[in-house]
Amino acid sequence: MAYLNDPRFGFCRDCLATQTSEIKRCQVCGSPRLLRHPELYGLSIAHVDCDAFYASVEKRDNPELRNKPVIIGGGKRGVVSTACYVARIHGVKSAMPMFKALEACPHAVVISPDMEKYVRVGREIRQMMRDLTPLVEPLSIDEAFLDLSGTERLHHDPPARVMAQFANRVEREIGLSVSVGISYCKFLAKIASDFEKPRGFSIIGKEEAVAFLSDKPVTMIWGVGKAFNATLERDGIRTIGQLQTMELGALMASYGSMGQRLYRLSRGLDTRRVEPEGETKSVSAETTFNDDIASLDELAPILRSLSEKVSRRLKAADIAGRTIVLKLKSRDFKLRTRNRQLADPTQLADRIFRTGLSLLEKEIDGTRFRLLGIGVSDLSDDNRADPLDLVDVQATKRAVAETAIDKLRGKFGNNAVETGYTFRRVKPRSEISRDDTDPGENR
Ligand code: DCP
Ligand code: MG
Repeated sequence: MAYLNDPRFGFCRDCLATQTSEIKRCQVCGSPRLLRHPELYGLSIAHVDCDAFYASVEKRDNPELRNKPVIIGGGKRGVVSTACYVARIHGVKSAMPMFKALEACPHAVVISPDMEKYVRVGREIRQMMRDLTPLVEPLSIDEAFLDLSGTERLHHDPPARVMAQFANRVEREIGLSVSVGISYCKFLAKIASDFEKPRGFSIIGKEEAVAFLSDKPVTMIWGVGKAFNATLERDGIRTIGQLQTMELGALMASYGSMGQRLYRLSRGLDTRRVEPEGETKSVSAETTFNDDIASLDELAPILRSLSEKVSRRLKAADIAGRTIVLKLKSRDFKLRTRNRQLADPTQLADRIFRTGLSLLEKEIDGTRFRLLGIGVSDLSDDNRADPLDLVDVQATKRAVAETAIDKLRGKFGNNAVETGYTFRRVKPRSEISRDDTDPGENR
């Protein structure tokens, strides 16, 4: 049947039926959500972004909220994390102070965020993406790029149809709606997913890219934030179309490497690849204090418990690291990081702690710190880790002791054995803790 892959006719996003003519509603199910585009079957980079993510999860879990304006936020920051589309009609936006949001929409239901739940749902959706292609690059909790090139043989369907089915599956199985953008590059796929929100599905082809971009504001270009936009505005540049008329040399002379990006992206030239989630590059733990701390006596026990946390996670993942990284943030938010490379990779809390402590000692100069962190990078699998130290007999003894402690903790829980250092930590402060498994530099 010749019309099957004829992009003029397209298909229905609801029942996937191929259309045989250019009518407005699906010939099979009557849905108006038809997709047509001259390049419909030739584009394979997709960007997916969930609609009003946190708010939609809460509405899903409490149907009474369905038609009510819902705002997620509050807590210490006192700002809106997100608002559902009903609340947005009243002018509520992300990052708005909560009191302003409630002025705009006094009847809104305010819910404080349940991050654990959102992370869980985000992972479920990501897993569904990985069912389609291994080339999934998450950008945040609710959005990711997918590269579906070459998957047509596997799915027996071109990427646009695969993505329409994906959006339907997320609605059916997770109970949330997403918006999808499809193009030939990341830059335009991301713009497309934002185009028709919520429940959107937009396509930007190669042929139309330059014309499509020409009347758009420069802030649509990845990397043009508030400050850079002000610079461009000062130079009289507001639209991407203006950049399209400028030479590469002139843009680079004015804006350095950013000039090259402006030149390329304004013309729809973007060869960045979809990079699947990288291997873990480091494992770390850090904590922010309520009251700043200057003394080693107070910092050391905290460092010890952070080291134990990192060590537990390394052991659980069967990995070890060779570089120990200490992180400190002073009262005035100045960041200090200090590294030391070990002779062999380690996963032992004792080695991480002692190395961190020797780095920390050098930083004690009266400065009051608001944050302390310790991490391990340069990771490898654990079979080369922590060889017995023939020179330092004490280190070997401590390693053997730590293995024994691990066994006890495995049996009786993490608090079964206190080391001298954690034991000394008499007055637990109220702290904000953060664990990081850094997926690499690209994110
Ligand atoms: N988020 C936040 N603070 C912000 C922006 C976002 O806490 N300033 C959180 C809440 C959002 C989630 O991240 O639900 C995803 O961010 P998005 O920018 O994708 O916003 P939404 O998914 O909420 O809405 P949209 O439909 O516009 O994508
Ligand atoms: Mg979103």
